[in-house]
Amino acid sequence: MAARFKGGESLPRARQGRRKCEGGKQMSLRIGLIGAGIMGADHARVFAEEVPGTALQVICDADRKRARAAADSTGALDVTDDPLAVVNSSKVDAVVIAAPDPFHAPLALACIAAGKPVLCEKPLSQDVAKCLAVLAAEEKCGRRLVQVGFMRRFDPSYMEIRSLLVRGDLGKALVFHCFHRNVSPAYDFRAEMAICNSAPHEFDVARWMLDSEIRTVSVCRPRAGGDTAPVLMMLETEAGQLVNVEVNISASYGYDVRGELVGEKGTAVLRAPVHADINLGLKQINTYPADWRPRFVEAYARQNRAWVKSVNTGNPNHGASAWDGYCSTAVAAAGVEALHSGKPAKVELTAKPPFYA
Ligand code: ISE
Repeated sequence: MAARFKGGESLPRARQGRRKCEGGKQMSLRIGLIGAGIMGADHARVFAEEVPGTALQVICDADRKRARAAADSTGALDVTDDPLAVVNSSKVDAVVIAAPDPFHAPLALACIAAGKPVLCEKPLSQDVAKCLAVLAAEEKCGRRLVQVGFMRRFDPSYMEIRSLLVRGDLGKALVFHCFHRNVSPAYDFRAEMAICNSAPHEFDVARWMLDSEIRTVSVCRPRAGGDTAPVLMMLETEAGQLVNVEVNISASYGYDVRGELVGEKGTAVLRAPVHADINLGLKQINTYPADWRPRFVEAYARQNRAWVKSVNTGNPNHGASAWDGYCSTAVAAAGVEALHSGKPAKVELTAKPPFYA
């Protein structure tokens, strides 16, 4: 059982900075993965294929058959249907949470209580109060243990555009156009889910790209579209920039995420990782993926490698903290308010604790 920290006390050597070595060689980081659905199974694949220096110690899912299938295809050592057994296992050094959204915050709290670094799939929670509870627990523990899986920060194209901004090549950022299109709803997706589950990617990547908090959200939808009609949002940042976001969960033609950053001196357009143009039957063809995993395959690999490196060294990467997870959920809450009121909603944020400076 990992030591329990009352906050503030120093963590045992093994939990601070560089992890223990054996005979001068860094020991593999033993990963406990919770959730073997679409994202969990893909994280298992990413760790098995793309992240050296890690061992999939155990895969957990309420459906043991699903956990076993993911373990068999990735060489994970064990399976269970008990998430807390994963968190508290002495054979698990770090945890990946890829369970359904409502379990993200409770399991992140359990990881903090166990002193275990955790990569938590987005959103941290769809509930602002539950995000604040994670912030309070992490601050009390005295160590930044939580990274939230906003992997677009590690996508080469988003990174390229942000470096253009940081270098000043585009001048001041003015507008960020974002389009986020899924082929069809994964499950009971309504407008609220598009805002609280899908759009947090745009909320987070816009905050990161523009280096400014989001101050207000306006929402509208085409009356022609019915229940799964696209959700259009206009975000205004504290720095006075505008971010327009289209989230369309029933685009039908393909999984398609687009973006264009408009600066004073020029623009930069997001490019999907297309590796070949197909010429066939008097046509040139580009294909769209069926979902986000192929589109962000490089982003997930880079994110997970960066997370493992941070766990091993104690040095943070540019991934999203629990504070970032809270901020994107606060924006989503304002988005749902604006959806229902038909008026712009202000994003209410608590003061940023120095712990997250
Ligand atoms: C899903 O949870 C993701 O994170 C995908 O990146 C996003 O495109 C999809 O809409 C979400 O449901």
